[in-house]
Amino acid sequence: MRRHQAWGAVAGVLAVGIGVISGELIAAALSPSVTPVSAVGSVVIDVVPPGVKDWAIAQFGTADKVVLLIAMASIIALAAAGAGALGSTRRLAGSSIVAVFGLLGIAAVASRSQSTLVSYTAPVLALFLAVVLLTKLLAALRVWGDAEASAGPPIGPPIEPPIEPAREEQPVTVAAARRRFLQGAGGGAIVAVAAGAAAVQVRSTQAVVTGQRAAIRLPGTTASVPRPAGSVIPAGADLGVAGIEPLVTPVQDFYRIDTALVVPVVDPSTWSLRVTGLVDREVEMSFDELLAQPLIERYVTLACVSNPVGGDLIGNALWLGWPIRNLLARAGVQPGADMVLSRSVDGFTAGTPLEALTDDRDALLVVGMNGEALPLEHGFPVRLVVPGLFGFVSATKWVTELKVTRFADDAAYWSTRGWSERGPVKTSSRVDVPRSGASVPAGPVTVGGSAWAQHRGIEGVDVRVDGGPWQRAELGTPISVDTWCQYSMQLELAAGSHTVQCRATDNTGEVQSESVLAPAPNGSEGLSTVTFQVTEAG
Ligand SMILES: Nc1nc2c(c(=O)[nH]1)N[C@H]1C(S)=C(S)[C@@H](COP(=O)(O)O)O[C@H]1N2
Ligand SMILES: [Mo]
Repeated sequence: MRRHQAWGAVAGVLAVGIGVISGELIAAALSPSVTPVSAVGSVVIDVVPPGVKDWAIAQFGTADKVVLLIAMASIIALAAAGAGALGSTRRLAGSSIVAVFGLLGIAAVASRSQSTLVSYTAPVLALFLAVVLLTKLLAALRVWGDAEASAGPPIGPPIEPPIEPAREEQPVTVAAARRRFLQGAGGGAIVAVAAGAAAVQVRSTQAVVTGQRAAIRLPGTTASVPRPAGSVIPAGADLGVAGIEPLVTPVQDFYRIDTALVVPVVDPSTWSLRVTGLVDREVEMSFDELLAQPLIERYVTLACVSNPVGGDLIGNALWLGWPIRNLLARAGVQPGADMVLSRSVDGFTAGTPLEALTDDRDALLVVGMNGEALPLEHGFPVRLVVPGLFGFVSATKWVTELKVTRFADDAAYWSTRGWSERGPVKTSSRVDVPRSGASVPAGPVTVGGSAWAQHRGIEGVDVRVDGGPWQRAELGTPISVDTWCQYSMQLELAAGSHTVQCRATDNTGEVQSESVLAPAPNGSEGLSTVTFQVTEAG
């Protein structure tokens, strides 16, 4: 029995170890800024009293983080061993203890401000894996124990065999049962060591780059005072409607779309951007050289071509960067070129019309987002942002090459996969409040949302109720033609079900299309429509 408890402890350590390691690997791929272990570590750092923190730093210096990780690993291993030992005799005890620890990990991830929904994938899968492995190993252990027990001398008189003996399963021999368990445990140990080595490798590279990112001091802009339009939020831009999407999207809420299964981790000290193709001279620029250029800041609303009508694959941020036209001018674009194929470290490419990068719009080589260095997920260290174009033809993250070329000669990633070659953003708008399916009390009802037509600008937004006439809404002061603006309207509505729709008009006079189109190949069309209930007061 004793021996089986010891093996149970081994099973616990293996199952939980593989779970934790897999969690780190999954998070490294999907959400490197918040991994379960880093989240738990951060929580510990946050809750430890300052006195203890000072003591730890005095004791261990810069190794304090390593000491913290070793301490965490020891506590987790002890708890896992305990869970396995208990589980070897009490069926649900082991999984329950593991589940409690798993839930603490999930809670730690939830407590981090950088967490997105994707960040939960790792702790949830880690918990699932640990519980499944532990259950399997303990089941094998139990079979071994039972085999040993029944192999002992038979007690009592031999039982008369029934007339027609039920086909009984051949009882496993002790040797076979032991082999089954030890094979499972041995296999687990090999997986744990291999995955652990991979996790340490991946996470330490990530930690280096995350550290480099944290150490970056973004240069200020060379902006004059007062700051130029497009880099400040004018009075009246924010209509203050409750429940409406904020005018500037916080970094952690900014949608993320890319083809990268694993978030690329790019070392800024070795990063460089090359300009190649139809140029007078190839140009190469390092990250430090880029930071030394006169940088500007601009609010630009970035939208994904896959955004459905009323969807949220759109966000507005303050981007810090250097105009791409300056870099292209250094290289000297040759006649005949009409496209720039930007390439990412992971092979993704976007084909941007040359003129969108050289005209007076501020297409940027971006290094900063809302005042911080680009997050890894949004293209650290450098990405492109081009006002007026969908992301798939312009917003290359982790960019390393700009090839000046022709649409006739080169095709970008999505253009060879059923999406169009060009991707101007379509004039569009969305109802944010009331929410679909909401119940609102009778009295004045506020309808509000956002409208966008990047680089053309929004002239006005109309709202209609229950298919009635279009009425002009109040429009927030636009930050610039490159950003969305807010709109709102007060309505008096009778009790019952109502439907509101909105429709944007851009500064060229183009009105948002009412006919319904799917996102492929060049962006969705149709009207954002919300149905809600007005309830009788009192
Ligand atoms: N390297 C790379 N850059 C990319 C993509 C990609 O798949 N890989 N997707 C593009 C698409 S389709 C969009 S909509 C934007 C999204 O940028 P975000 O994730 O920062 O919101 O990035 C663009 N840049
Ligand atoms: Mo996109």
